[in-house]
Amino acid sequence: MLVQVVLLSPLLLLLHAPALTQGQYDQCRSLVSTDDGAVWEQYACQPKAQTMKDYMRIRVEPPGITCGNPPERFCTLENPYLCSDECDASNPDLAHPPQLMQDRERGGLITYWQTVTWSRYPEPLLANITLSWNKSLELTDDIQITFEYGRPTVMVLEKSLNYGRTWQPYQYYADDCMEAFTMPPRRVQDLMAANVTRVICTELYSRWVGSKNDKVVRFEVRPRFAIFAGPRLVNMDGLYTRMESMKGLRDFFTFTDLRLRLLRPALGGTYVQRDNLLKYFYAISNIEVPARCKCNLHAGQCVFVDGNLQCVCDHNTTGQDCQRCKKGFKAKSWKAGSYLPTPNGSPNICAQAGTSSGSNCECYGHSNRCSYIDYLNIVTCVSCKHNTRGQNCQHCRMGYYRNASAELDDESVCVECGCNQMGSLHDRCNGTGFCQCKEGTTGTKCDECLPGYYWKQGCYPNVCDEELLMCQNGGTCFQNQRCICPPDFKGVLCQHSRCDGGKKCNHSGAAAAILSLTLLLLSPLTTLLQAAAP
Ligand SMILES: *[C@@H]1O[C@H](CO)[C@@H](O)[C@H](O)[C@H]1NC(C)=O
Ligand SMILES: *[C@@H]1O[C@H](CO)[C@@H](O)[C@H](O)[C@H]1NC(C)=O
Ligand SMILES: *[C@@H]1O[C@H](CO)[C@@H](O)[C@H](O)[C@H]1NC(C)=O
Ligand SMILES: *[C@@H]1O[C@H](CO)[C@@H](O)[C@H](O)[C@H]1NC(C)=O
Ligand SMILES: *[C@@H]1O[C@H](CO)[C@@H](O)[C@H](O)[C@H]1NC(C)=O
Ligand SMILES: *[C@@H]1O[C@H](CO)[C@@H](O)[C@H](O)[C@H]1NC(C)=O
Ligand SMILES: *[C@@H]1O[C@H](CO)[C@@H](O)[C@H](O)[C@H]1NC(C)=O
Ligand SMILES: [Ca+2]
Repeated sequence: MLVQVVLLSPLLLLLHAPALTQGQYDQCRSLVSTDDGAVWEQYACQPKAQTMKDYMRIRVEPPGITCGNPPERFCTLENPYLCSDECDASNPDLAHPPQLMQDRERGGLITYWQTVTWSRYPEPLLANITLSWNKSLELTDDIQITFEYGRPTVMVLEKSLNYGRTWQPYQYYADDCMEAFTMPPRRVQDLMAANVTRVICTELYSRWVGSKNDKVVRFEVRPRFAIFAGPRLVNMDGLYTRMESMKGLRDFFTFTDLRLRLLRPALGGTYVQRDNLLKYFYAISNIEVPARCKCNLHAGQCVFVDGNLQCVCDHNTTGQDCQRCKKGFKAKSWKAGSYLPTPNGSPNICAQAGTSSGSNCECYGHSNRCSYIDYLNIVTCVSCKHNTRGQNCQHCRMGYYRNASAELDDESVCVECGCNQMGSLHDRCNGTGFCQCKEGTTGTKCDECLPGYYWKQGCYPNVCDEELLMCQNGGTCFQNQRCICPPDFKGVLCQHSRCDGGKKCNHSGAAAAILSLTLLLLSPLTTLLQAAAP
């Protein structure tokens, strides 16, 4: 098909503008005219970078860490003996609640969250700030945290990729990395392509520099990008190419939550002055998180709906991160869009079921490949995933059964039978998940026994029980498996007397059995009774 690019050309000009916040990959498709008329041409696309502080939910810990309840006086490191400032949660002018870390300051008035002072020294002054978005985001520029009244001497930035279920360190900050974390101090400038995703400890933002100037603590994204895109980020293609090829690079800049663990406040000197603890506390006026929604290169926009960020998915994808194909578009399994080949990338769109590559081979999203089998003259799906099999991946593999309430293109449409190895004839099950059981065995997975059977690595018929197979002559039934006979009797049900066959017998009859049990219990009497026996 000959494509005559009409609307594309101005777009291409745009794409070459070196900008972090917009430009490349900002459009999912455009109408181009061809010999067959206007058609949509699809491209890999991603939303613009935004200042994500507007959408973050902030939680501070422990409870009571925010100052002002009860009201408290504090001083500053610059004016340590003028402790006239006050924090009072009940007075809006003197309160310092967490939302002042994300507000838009107006008229030059700096607003900040502030903690209680370190009056409980030497107990450490610890605070956690958790920032959550309920959305996967990708950093596009440096995270900047602005501390009023001095930057902490020790802190850790952590991130979560799974909505706060698990956390990992992102960067360590200390005035002495070796002492605080037994890590050698590093600078991002020392990182190279091979170790760009290394978690480092930096001393750059924790030293007291004596004044109000250096207030900002950074998590450096730009210098890391610059390793691939050049110092002024002119060669973003270089970065995007690496994002595709270098394992873990994209994930390194991806997160759903961030956490600041503040471990020791600014000291304004080498030592903590015990006689003036009111000058030690944390105060943060702003947290800047420049990022874009992660939409797997399937959305050009990300919108804030019902309190949550949401990709506006294109390419027939859906989900919060466009991480699935839409219903009816699962002819191939889902794939993220790709930055390559630059500048437009590959959209990897989800294809309508039944129309993929003209061969009419539906694989219900369980396979990406079809193959023509010459001697059968059929097209068949290759390497069906998700425990499926068949020409269209429409059946379940041996040992799995079809979940009737799931769609055929559901990833978990095939459920494992889980037949008990001891109790079942084989590991296959029928359409509702019932395994085929050996004699005496029952249950969906053949892991229970029918009445009259006992379980011992499979079901076996009872040897004895309380109704039909009773142990005789005073024998007792042990777990349906055997009779425990009194000394004078033997046999499966203790039905045979040991006196048979000419041996001399100590006792006889049923009474003897009871007697012999008694004898066992009353051993001192044994000799006496034996003497009395005929
Ligand atoms: C901060 O979070 C960490 C887990 O990341 C936890 O172990 C610690 O107890 C928390 N600290 C406070 C003060 O809540
Ligand atoms: C998180 O986002 C998902 C998808 O948008 C939504 O269903 C869920 O309710 C959100 N959770 C919260 C706590 O807002
Ligand atoms: C990264 O690699 C470079 C070159 O191999 C090395 O000089 C530097 O120390 C490494 N940085 C870290 C933090 O390991
Ligand atoms: C879905 O894909 C079809 C082609 O497979 C395309 O014509 C249609 O515009 C797509 N829809 C969306 C919403 O992207
Ligand atoms: C079958 O699929 C339905 C719908 O997806 C799901 O709710 C149910 O848990 C599945 N059953 C099994 C046994 O996996
Ligand atoms: C599977 O076996 C169970 C138990 O024998 C039976 O009740 C059920 O109807 C069978 N299901 C199918 C689809 O054959
Ligand atoms: C008779 O009793 C004696 C002593 O208790 C024992 O050693 C012997 O085995 C018993 N004989 C039989 C046949 O049970
Ligand atoms: Ca503020």
